[in-house]
Amino acid sequence: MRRAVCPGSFDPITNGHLDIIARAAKLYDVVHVAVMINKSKQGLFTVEERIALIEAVTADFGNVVVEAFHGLLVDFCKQRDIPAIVKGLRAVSDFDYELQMAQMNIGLSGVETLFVPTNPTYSFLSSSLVKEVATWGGDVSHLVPPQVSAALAERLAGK
Ligand code: COD
Repeated sequence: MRRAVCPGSFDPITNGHLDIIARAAKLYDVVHVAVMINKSKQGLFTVEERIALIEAVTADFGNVVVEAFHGLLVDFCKQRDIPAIVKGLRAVSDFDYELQMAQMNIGLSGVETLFVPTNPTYSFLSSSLVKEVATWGGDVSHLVPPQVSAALAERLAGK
């Protein structure tokens, strides 16, 4: 069974994340989507809400498992026998930090990181930008799946 992990905060999942997960799901038998629990940072959505949204938008793939994690990503990988981390690269600005993490992770545990170039349609896209635009009433329906668009509208109503 070939396994990979797509890690992130996913607060909330965007079409950019979904594109990377969909492409990983074509290459691997099972893709684990690992949602980081960050106790020091309050998200717009709880980890449980993020997981429910990711499960809803990846249900059709048939080989995606969504889980929360805290601590080191390489420990998550070791516990599940996952040899590869799949990450999307948006721009040169992503590269420096991603390279550091990839080198640290392989040094810690031998887990490889594979970079997938972002779909150019989504190269500017991040959860933070989506939240900012949605907070001020901008249309994000082309940037996130419909379930996420609805959840954003509900969460931000009256704010
Ligand atoms: N196009 C393509 N890919 C995208 C896009 C886009 N538009 N947007 C996001 N992505 C991909 C990127 O690969 C990104 O890394 C990933 O999705 C997740 O993005 P976010 O913003 O949801 O999540 P981050 O950046 O907050 O997540 C950081 C991690 C949780 C992956 C990282 O902090 C981590 O691995 N933490 C665990 C602790 C650990 O092991 N630390 C040591 C690391 S050496």
